[in-house]
Amino acid sequence: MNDQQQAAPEQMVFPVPEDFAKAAKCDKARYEEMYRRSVSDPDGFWGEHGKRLDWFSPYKTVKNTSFENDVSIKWFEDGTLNASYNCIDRHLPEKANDVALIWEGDNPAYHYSITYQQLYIHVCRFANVLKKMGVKKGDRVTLYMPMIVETAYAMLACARIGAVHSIVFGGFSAEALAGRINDCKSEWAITCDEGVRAGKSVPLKANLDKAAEHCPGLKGVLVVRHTGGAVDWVEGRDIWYHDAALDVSSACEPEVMNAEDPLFILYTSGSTGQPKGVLHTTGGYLVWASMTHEYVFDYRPGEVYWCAADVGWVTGHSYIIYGPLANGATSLMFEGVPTYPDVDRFWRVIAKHKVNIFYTAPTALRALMREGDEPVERHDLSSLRILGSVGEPINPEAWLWYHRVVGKERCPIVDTWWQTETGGMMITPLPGAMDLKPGSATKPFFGVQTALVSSEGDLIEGAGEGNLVITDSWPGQARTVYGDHDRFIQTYFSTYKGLYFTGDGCRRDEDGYYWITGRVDDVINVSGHRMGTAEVESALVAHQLVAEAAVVGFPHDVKGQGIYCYVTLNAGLEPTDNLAKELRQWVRTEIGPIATPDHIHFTPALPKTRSGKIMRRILRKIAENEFGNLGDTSTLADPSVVDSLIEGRKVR
Ligand code: 6R9
Repeated sequence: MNDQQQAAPEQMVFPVPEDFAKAAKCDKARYEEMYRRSVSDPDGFWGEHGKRLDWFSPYKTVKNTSFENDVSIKWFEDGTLNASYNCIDRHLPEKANDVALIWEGDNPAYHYSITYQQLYIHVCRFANVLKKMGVKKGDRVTLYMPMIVETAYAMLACARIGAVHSIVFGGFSAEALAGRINDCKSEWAITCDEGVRAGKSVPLKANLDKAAEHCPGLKGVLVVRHTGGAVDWVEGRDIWYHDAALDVSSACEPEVMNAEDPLFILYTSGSTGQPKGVLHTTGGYLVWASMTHEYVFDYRPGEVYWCAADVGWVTGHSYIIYGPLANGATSLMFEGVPTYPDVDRFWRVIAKHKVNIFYTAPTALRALMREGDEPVERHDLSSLRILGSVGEPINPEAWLWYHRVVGKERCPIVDTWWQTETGGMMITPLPGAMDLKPGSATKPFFGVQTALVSSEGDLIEGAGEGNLVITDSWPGQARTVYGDHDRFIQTYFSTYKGLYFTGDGCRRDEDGYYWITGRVDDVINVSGHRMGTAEVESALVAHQLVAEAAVVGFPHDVKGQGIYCYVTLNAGLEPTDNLAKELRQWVRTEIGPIATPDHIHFTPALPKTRSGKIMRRILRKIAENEFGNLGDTSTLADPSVVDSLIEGRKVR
């Protein structure tokens, strides 16, 4: 590894550790062979792997999909099953006393474990409460819940009775919640009195009450008691879960669902307009979530697995609940945040529960990296075997820190590229099969037919850069936008006819490795040179004083577009003109003179959505001096960041 440490991070290669290749679910040869078969004979391949689930009646037809004209996607269409049965009941003969969920509270003193047997009882009771309220198969149920086990029970209870859950992240406002309740015509909602994050309570029930004023269709609200905080009560609409559960049975027969019956709706925002209700169905989604979870994390029975996302995002759906539980795994649910009560919280939790597999986002890693190595080194992380990353491109600096400081150079990092619309991981290392390159999501998972196209729609062969498309369907794919199939076709299948357009730019290198360069709207053109803003960001954060950076283009008289860099320094550092000069020089030497930043704008924080994504739309407008027309800022974690950025821009 010494040789490598001389190389630029992007040129480094971290070979599969030898012991890994031997013990792993899938080595290089097996990956190649399985991948080839998955694309040359999808019916045969998925016909076989669909059997990883328990079906009430088996499917005869495997794949029936078209990306042309009306776009129709069906997998396993004549099979029947139940997702909750697959996540619980089928494990009971062998795993009744194995732990299904470990719950770690925001307050580090609170934690407990739920076995598969207990999960069965809780979910059946929850399902019976929903039935008693009047919830029926096909009804949409909006969940506005924090990271507590009852959220898992509620999701699985919906799946058990055939209701379609739509989770709205607990950090969304009452307005955003109302819009989502109305869009899917949800008559039912589930919430709790309050959530807790970093020691502060989040008024979930109160927000839902406010939202409900704009939701005339809402008939019943089921309320879970969590903190015991005071709540207002609407007689005839609100029901305490603990009251309703007093006299229900602990058994509930799972509803027989068709593979193509809806499992859930999840709202996601595009570059413009209203959020889209992305719809996932039962069979294909569950095959995809469980198979990717098993292969990508090389999951072994008995291991403790922790995905630190929130169930309000797709990562939480697929990799806290459906994937791991379908595999009979032990999944840790964390209520809190990485920096409470101290910046070592993640590492403390890993040591406390002897976590073997840890999955988080680059934004969290960069924030923690900023605190230095010491908080990590306080804890015994020897249980860790695999590390994962998701949500945005991971810059090589953060990758290397994760690998060296957290994984002690022992743990492969799986950088998993995927989207709400894909249901699960799409381009990702399999830890026993792929040599790793920091910053590359490596190669496609089984059945994923990736291609790069130019903006004119021409296919790019071999090494090159373009827009990332998927040329054929995979089982985990979203089937439609709820209530608006035309929008589904328009958004994903009209840019390039007959191809699924991801919205991401991507480079493929000589080894066939994929490097996601970010959303294509983040690509800038400086003096005729195409440049990923992520490249400049990556260079900036490679500087030892920089914690985080976001780069956007802005109109430039001579160059077409100039490079505008928002930079957050490490804790405790003061920005100076000299440092700005130094950073400009730094980027010149890291990438080249064409990438020289035009503006360095120091800021204590960047505008981020509650899922941690930087809102570049806002940064672009501010860089363009367009303060009046910033668009919707309601989904920002801290909207006040915007005002201070505008102030900072005005003095320039
Ligand atoms: C799972 C999730 C999807 C967008 C996607 C891409 C970015 C996600 C990434 C990544 C580079 C990765 N993205 N994972 N970019 N490397 N490993 O995040 O879904 O919230 O729908 O976002 O996130 O730009 O298009 P979602």
